[in-house]
This record gives sequence, structure tokens and C-alpha cells, in this order.
Amino acid sequence: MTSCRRIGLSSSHTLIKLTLLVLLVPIMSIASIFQAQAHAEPARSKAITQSSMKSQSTKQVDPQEQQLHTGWQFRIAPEFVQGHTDLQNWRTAQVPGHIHTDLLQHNLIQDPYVGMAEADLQWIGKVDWEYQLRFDLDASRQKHAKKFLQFDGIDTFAEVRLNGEKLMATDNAFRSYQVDVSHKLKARDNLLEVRLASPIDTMLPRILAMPHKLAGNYPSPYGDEPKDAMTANFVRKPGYHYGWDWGPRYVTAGIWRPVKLITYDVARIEHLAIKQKNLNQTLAELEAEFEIALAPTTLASRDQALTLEVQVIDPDGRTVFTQAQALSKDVSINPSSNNLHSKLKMPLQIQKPRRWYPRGYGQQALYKVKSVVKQGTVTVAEKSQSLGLRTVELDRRLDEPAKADADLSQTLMKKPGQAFGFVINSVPVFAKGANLIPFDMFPNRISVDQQRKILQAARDANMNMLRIWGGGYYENDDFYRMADEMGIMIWQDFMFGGGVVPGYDDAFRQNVMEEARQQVQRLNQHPSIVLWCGNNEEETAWKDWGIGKEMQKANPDFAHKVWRGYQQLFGKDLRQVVQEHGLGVPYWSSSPSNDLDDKANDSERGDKHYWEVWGGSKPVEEYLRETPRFMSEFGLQAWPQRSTVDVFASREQQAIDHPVIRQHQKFMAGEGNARLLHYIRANYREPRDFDDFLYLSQVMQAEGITLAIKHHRASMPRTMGSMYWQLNDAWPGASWSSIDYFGNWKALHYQARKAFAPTTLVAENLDGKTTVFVVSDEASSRALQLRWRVMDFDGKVLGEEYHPVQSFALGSMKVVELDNRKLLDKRDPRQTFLVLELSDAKTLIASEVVYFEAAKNLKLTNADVKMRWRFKGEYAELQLSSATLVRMLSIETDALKLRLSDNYFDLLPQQNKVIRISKPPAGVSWEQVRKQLKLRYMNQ
Ligand code: BMA
Repeated sequence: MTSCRRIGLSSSHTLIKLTLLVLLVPIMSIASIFQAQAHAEPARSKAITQSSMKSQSTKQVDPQEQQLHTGWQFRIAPEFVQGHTDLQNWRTAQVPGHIHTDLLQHNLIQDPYVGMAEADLQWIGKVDWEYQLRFDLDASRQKHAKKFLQFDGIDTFAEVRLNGEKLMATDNAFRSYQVDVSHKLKARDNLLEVRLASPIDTMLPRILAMPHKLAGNYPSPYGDEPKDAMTANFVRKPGYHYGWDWGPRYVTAGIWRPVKLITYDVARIEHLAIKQKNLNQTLAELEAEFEIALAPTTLASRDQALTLEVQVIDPDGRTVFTQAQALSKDVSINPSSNNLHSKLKMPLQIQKPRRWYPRGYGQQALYKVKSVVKQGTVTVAEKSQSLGLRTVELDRRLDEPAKADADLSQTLMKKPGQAFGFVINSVPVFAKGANLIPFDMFPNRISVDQQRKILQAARDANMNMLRIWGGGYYENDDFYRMADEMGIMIWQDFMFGGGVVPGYDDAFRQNVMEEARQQVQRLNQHPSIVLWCGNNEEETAWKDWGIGKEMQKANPDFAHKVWRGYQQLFGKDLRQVVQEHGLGVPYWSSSPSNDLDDKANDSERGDKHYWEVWGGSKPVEEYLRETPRFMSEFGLQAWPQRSTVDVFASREQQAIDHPVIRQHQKFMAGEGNARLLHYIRANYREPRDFDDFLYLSQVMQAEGITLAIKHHRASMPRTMGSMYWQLNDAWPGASWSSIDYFGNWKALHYQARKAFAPTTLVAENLDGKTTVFVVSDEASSRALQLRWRVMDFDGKVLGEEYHPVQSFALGSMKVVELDNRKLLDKRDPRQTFLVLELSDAKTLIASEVVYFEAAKNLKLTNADVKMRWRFKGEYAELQLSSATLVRMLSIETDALKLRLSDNYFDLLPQQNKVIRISKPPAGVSWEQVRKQLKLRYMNQ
């Protein structure tokens, strides 16, 4: 059974047929598109990213670790050879990697992102695979007393053997597994074997035997698993691999995170957690907690004492604290690894500490804590960690009863509303951002540079928070390190993405707890992480989508057991892990929720996912009537630009209802385009052709989402966050993202940058009134000036006023409410508009344009946009101007991959707008840019 929440408008909406376009460009492979990518991207030979590409990671190399990444091979498991004889021989494999990308690397399958590949590739998830590595032990490591094999991530059901002997079985892709192999390794020719079982078929017998199934999210349309016996919610594996409403179904398998050999002779620093005891202007009092594993030989030789030396280095590289302490010989056995270990606490102090702030609120000061274990004067173990000092609180205050309410008894009876907002270093921070989904179906082929590009785009759009959504995976260390450096706060979901999970099953919960402990311990030093959240939409699915009620009807006892299991896992167990290991970061049981309050998705309390617009087909203006405490999800779809569509569809296939296009539109199995047309038709025009459809979908998305963002910001402090769904894409296709799979900005991303600007103007046109607000995330108030003009489309000013305003620090202020009828003064609303500008003594800070009619009703004249070029070597300036108003001008550079300082804007009559354009990639001349660049706008 699946959820039916976002269905709304019927699919009976007739799709328009578009004239088939002439085939101009053959389908490019994902590979060649990547090659044509921005010059910053290194060239790659295939869709597959070579491991060498990932070398940009700045992570320090630990001398006790050796990566086991070269020399792996793969093949299909012998029992599955029938029908796949071509796969029975060993071939070179990429580790870390995925089976799909290995098959693609050897041209054994078609590109999973191109055309209609999906149905044909489902068999990959239904067979077993084998990986093997032969390796010698480095001479330097042979003599080490302790040797461990560590897999940081195996996806998912694996049996691991070393030299013929079974080492372990795994069943959780989010866990790291470590085995002691001190007595199992040979000097030469070790054989490490990993057999990966089909995730679907491993689970299926168990699910089929259940009298009542648990509702999952997206059933497979391909028959690889029964629609009423979904396996995904029982498996600790990225949920989106099983298909989502923005991505394909590829139930992949693989050794997807690093494999290491860890060896040492004396000691190893396993964990370091730095607790903040007290933080004020003059002093930071910290306590470093070490867990140090010791080799038995170390204990035997009590003659040479071990010391731990710690050094704190400030953001400028100066050592500001040092401390040494003898290592106690009080050791215990670590139950999870069976290692001898010693726990040690050491107080640290930093005078005049510099704090870490989210972007826009201060600097991202990062200290470094270096620790070494010494035996005499010899360093035997070391560990470095960065440290950001900051406090995080969740504002959960109850609303005070409304004073103006005449009927006191009514007021007292009403349950008070309850805030949800982040307070960092005692400053209430309005969260501006978006939801992040996985970067790829096969995440390991994404390089650190590609991750950085997406994070940088978030930062460039004035965002300060991203939510790592629960249907994917926990990101790698590099990602969080970059978020720390950029000041992007991270709302981290645990990996539960919708669909009921068997929380009642003790073994399942134990498995999750170990995963959670590992992940929280791995990530707790990152100041960017400001929230751990139990899951995505599981509570609301149970309470609001009918899942709980249906199960209650079918089997009340089982329903009771399932809900109890939910409360145990998300209400207690995960909360406890975060309390123990999260270093003070708050826990929230589900998004949306009020942390297990009666109602899960409440506009008065907690965080909100609002999908009446899009899912419920309500008009975008409804965003102005929804004012929650924290908007953690809302979204509108748009298609990516033409060059991205070219990757998977030929020009002939590029029509709204073509099967290839529908295959890349996952909302309601291809019906999402009807929903898009519904919104485009409501406010804009009928798309003239497929290109126009792409353009209008982006314009619609940008204007709709920024309407909501601005409303949320204007509603501060009642509303303290605006996080749209979704920032990025996992493959090239239609989705709610503002950046496409290749990193290209959609219209929304340009407009979100303005809507999220530190200080801006908001003009809400609703019910015949235009209400103007000034909102600001700046720490102090400023004297500003507001000017507004009523104009016609030829630029004639019909009325003008100036108002001094004092902006409100960290808040929103209503400046004026204007009556639209008075503003218009009987003039035609179809050719009159309002321009508002906010400036300080010197510069224009923000501007807003208000129309009194939907774009489709405006009497736009056929504008003649003048382009004037100035070439400056490294960049060019393009000056755009027009005598009359140009609505939603888009500069289309398509496959050229140029960076533009702005795009998708209204060009006011007689305005001169200068756009800065980055230098084209090697091999493309400015002359070509000039010829290929096209303008598109609503007037045409
Ligand atoms: C949100 C998410 C996803 C989904 C998106 C669009 O609520 O949590 O599950 O992809 O909506 O429907």
C-alpha cells in the first residue's frame, strides 16, 4: 500500500502534444556531458568517476591505516551465471563503488540514466555478486601486534571471507564493520572475498510470510518485487535505491565506502570527543574524552609508560593550549571490538575563544585539536580533529495566550502553540535553505569537487542550512568538513525515509542503534550539525496518511505493536544515542512533528511539511495563507535546462508525453507533467514547444517558491525557517530541485539567492492589498529608504512615494499596507505595476515588483531587448536594456557552461542591467558565446 497524499488534481488533464522537434543533437552520453562541464571539473572517461578523481579530499592520512582499494575484481555469483555467461569471469572492480558502475565501466550494461534503461536493468538487484582482492601485507605492517580489517560501508547483505575463512556477515549499509585479523593475515597473497546477496531476495521470504505487511513508499513498477510486499523498509540500505518520486529504481550493491587495514603495535586513538563544559567570551572550558585501544604487548611491558599529549591550535595556526597526561593502565575490554582499551578524560581550556557561526552571523572559526600518544619520545599513535565552538538550542517556547482575546475561558482552553527554531550562540537564527537528497544513484562516483560545488551553490544563494533527508545516506566526512568551513548548518535525519519500519523487532532496533552510535560518534565534532532528526515523515504517514488507521482496522494488536515499536525507536532509543554521543546537539523525533505530540504536521507547533500546493494542486497564492513555525518542506517541480535533457533524450524524444520524458518524470509515474501544466496554465501561457515548457516550468517554480520563502521570512519570529524541497538531483530528470544533476542553476536558484538575501523587501499581494515588509538577518538595525513607483509597461511613472524605514535587527517589520485599488487609481491592472526599492544612503539593497494580474493576463508588448557586450578577458559584461517591460528574461547559454551573475529577472522599462559572464571553457571563443547565447522571455 502506498501513500496517496500528494495526488490531488486528476491525471485526466490532457497533456498537450508538442510538435516533434528536428533532431539537432544526438543523445550525448552522461560522460561527454560531464566533459563539457564547467572547466573546474576534471575530464572523465565515462559516467563513472574514477577513484583518482576523489583525491581532492584533504583528510589527513593516518599512518596506522592502509587503504585496500586497488586490485579488486568482481563477477556474478556462480549460481546466477545462467543467462549471464558473459559475467562469469573476474573483471576489475572499483572499490569503493557499486555493482552498477562496475558493469557500466566494462560496457556490460547501458547507461542507467539514458533513455528507457531502467526496466532492463532491474535484474542486477535480483542476483548475487562476488568481489575479491588478493593482497600482500606491507613489510612494515607484518610485525605489528594488532591488525584489523575495517569496512566503512558494505551495501548490504554480505558474507566476508579471508583466506577461505568466514570473517563476518553484514546487514547494514550504514554501519562500519571491523574484524580482528591479527592472526589471520599472511605476509603474501591474502584472499579477501565479499559475496553480496540480492537485497530484495534476501528479505522477500520473510516479508511474504508476514500476515500483515508494513506500508512502504514506492512500489516497484517492474515486477522485481511484489507491489504489496515491499522490502525496502526492512533493510538498512539507502531507501531511494528502491525508487522515489524524483529518481529511478536501482537496487544496487557494493563495497561503497573505504576498506582499510588498520595495524598498530602499541596503541591506537579510536575516539576523541570534545565536550563543551562552559563557553563564554573569556573562556571555553572543554573536556576531551579519549578512547584508546591498547595492544596486549603494551600491557605486558609495564616498564615504558605511555603519555598522551594534546595541543589546541587556533584558526590562525597558533598553539593556544597544551597538556600532557600519563595514560592509565586501567583497561577494560571494549565489548563491540573485543579490544583492550583505556578511557581517558582531559580538561582543555581556550582563553578568549572564537566561536563558530552559521554563514551570515559571524565567522566560521575552526580550531584544531592534535593528540599524540607517546612511548618515551616515540609517537605511537595520533589523531587530529577540528573543533568549532558554538552552542545550539532549539527554541521550544510555548506561545503566550493572546492578550487581546476577549473570552478568557476560550483562550485558556486552547492548546498553546509551540515554537521551533534554532538558537546558535544565543542568537535566534532564521534557517534559510533547502533539503538535500543524494548526489547520485551511485554516490561513490561523486567527487569532492562536485560536492563542494553544490554546497557552494547553497552558500552563494544565501542559504545557511541544509537538511540531509532520511531516504538517502549519511554523507562522507568531506561533506561535513566543507559545511563546517562554509557555515552551512546541517539538519541531519537518521536514515528513515517514509514507509513503516519494524521498530518492534529487537534485532532490527539493535542494528539501528549500533548504526546510530557509529554515525553520531563519527560526526559529533562537526559544528555544522545542529539537529539529529529521527526520520522523514514516518509519524505523519502513520497519523495523517491513513496508514495507522488502516492497520488498526486490519489488525489492532499488530497496529499497537508497530506504533509501540515506533515510539521505542524514535522516541527513546535514538534520542538516547544522541544524548550520549551528540555533544549537546538536540534530537527531534521526526520531520514533520512536534516531537511526538498528538498532531504530527501542525502549523501551530513544531516543523511543517506543506504540500497542499503541488501535491494538493492548490494555487501558489495559498503559500501566503500558511504560516507555520518552521517550514521544513514545500516544493514545486521544474524541468532542468535543455542541455541536461539532451543527455537522456534525443531531440525527437523531447515531447511532454514521450515515454523517455515520462520515464524521467517520476511524480505519479510520469503524470507529474500534467501537474506542471496545471500550474503553468494557471498563471502563465500554454507552452509553445518543449523548450518553452522547460522555461515556463522553471519560471513557475521560481516565482512560486520565492513567494513562499518571502512570506516565511516576513512572518518572523513566528516562523523561524524556510527550507524548500529540494536543492539537488540524483539523476537528470524533472524534480523539485533548484540545481540540476550537473550542477546547473534553475531559475529558482537565482531567485532564491535574492529571496534569502540578508536584508530584503517583501511585498505580499493578497486580497486586494499589498503589504510591504522589510526583513533582516543583520545583527543591528539600519536607517534605510523605501521608494515605490506605480508604472505602466512603457515606463511612465504614474505615482511615486518615499518612506524612511528603520530595519529591524534579526527580524521582520511591516512597513506599509497599500490598497491596490488606490494604487491603480482606475488604470488597467493588466498594464500597470508596482516597483518597490529599498536602499541605504549609497546603494540599492533590494527591489520587488508587484503585478496586479497573473502573467498570462498582462498586456506585455513585444519587447526589443538590446544587448551590448564588453569583453574584459577573464569575463564579459552583457548590458541588457529595453524601452518596455520585459517579464522573466532568461539568458540561455545551454551547453556552454558559463557562469552568469544573474538570470531570470524582470527587466524594467529603460533599465540598464549588466550581467557578468564567466570566461567560456577552453576551445570556445567569445564570438561563439555571442552567437549561441539566446534570450527568452514572456513577452515573446
Ligand atoms: C517530501 C520528501 C520526499 C519526496 C518529496 C516530494 O515530503 O520527504 O519523500 O520526494 O516530498 O514528493
